Amino acid sequence: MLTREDRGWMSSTSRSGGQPRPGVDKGPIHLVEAGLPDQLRQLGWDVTFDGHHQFEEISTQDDPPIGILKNPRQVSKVCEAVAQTVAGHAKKGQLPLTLGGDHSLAMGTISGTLSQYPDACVIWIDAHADINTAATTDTGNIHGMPVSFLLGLDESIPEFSWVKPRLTPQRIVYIGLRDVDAGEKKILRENGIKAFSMHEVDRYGIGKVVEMALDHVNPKRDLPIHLSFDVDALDPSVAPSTGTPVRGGLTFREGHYICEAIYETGCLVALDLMEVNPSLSDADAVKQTVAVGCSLVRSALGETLL
Ligand code: 4U7
Ligand code: MN
Ligand code: MN
Ligand code: MN
Repeated sequence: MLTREDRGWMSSTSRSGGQPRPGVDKGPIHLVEAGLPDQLRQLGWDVTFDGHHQFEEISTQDDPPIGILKNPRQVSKVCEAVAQTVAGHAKKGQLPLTLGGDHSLAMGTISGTLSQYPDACVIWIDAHADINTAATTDTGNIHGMPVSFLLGLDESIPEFSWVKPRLTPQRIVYIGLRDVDAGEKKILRENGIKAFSMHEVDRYGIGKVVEMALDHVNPKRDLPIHLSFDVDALDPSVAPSTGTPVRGGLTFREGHYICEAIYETGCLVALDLMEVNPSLSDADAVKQTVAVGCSLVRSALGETLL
């Protein structure tokens, strides 16, 4: 097992092309300015912050929709660069933390993780399943599609052919779902993908749900884990500043419990915190959401209550 000291790394990626609302690219700046790098250093991590990645904008004129998919070339290009960066850090034994930005970025982060840890499993915390294909998406927003690309369910778009289908349906599990499109439900069913919706969280409690989720993707607790956390998994009363809020979400403690329990496995190799959008609400709501984002990351990286 690697020690803490040689595993710290942090990348923050600003991009918003995977969804229509401006401002989600400013999420990382707020999280960093709130002091997240130093908070992680205090937990014993050697944090190298490699700055806010900025990407050359492809003008909308040069990036017309493919079908109804919006900004496809821009999203693809950014994710490909993120995949390489994450892979490079993982290769050095560092734990890449990627702050988003919209959740289409997970196409990049998880591709990067799987290139170095082919047997890694993915724990996806979200109100949404993000598993639409070009054929099923109603919105054309690519942040609702990354999982289908990672699984190789949609090979119809040449722009995304760099995404190797390295993820298998048994190696991903969801927690927190409550807004899943009809086409996505069909995909989940047909591929036998395990998901714990808010219904299961209510029924079993979060402790049992996390245990069942880990039993499914990581029964012996010996596989590397990539945790991809969309803040909209939390209830909007807890994390209001996000682009696609859905009521009835995880409480503050349920969100943190997930992070703590995954840290306790000792298997975490990569972490995403996505969809913080500081421009969608008043200053207090932004402050609250950013503070929650920072504390979720600290929990996933070893902060304990006692
Ligand atoms: B997020 C949606 F239609 N399913 O595809 C879609 F409801 O990364 C939402 O989880 C996607 O925030 C939400 O656009 C993507 C919609
Ligand atoms: Mn998401
Ligand atoms: Mn979501
Ligand atoms: Mn969202």
